[in-house]
Amino acid sequence: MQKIFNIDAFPTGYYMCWFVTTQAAYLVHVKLFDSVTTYFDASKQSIEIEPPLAQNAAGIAGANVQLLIDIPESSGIDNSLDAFEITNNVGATVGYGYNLFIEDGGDGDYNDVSIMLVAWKSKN
Ligand SMILES: [Ca+2]
Repeated sequence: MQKIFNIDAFPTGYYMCWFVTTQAAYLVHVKLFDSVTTYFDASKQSIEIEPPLAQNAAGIAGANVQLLIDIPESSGIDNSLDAFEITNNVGATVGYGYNLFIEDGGDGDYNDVSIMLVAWKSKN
C-alpha cells in the first residue's frame, strides 16, 4: 500500500527541513521529491523510534514537492495531516509547515510514521 501527499504550500526557492521517525513492525519506505530533485529516499524497519528514518534540510529546487509513503505489508494507510503557516510578529507569512502522522495497521495509535516538514522563505 502506498500514498502520495502533495506538499503544495512549499514554494520553489524556500529552505526546507524534514524530520521523519518510524515505530513500526512493517518495512516503511519514504521519499521526498519535487519535479527536479529527490531530497531523500530511505527505508526503515524497526519498532524503535531511534534512529530517525531521515533528517536534513535543503533549498527547494523544483516545483510540486511530494511525499511518498510506501508500506508494502500494510493493507491500509491512514493519516492525520495538519498544515500550518509560520508568521512573524506583524502577521506576515514567512514559512509553511506540515505535520503528518501515519497509521499502518489497526491499533489507531498514529505513531507508525511521523513526518515533520517545514519550509522557510529565507535560510539565514
Ligand atoms: Ca499503529
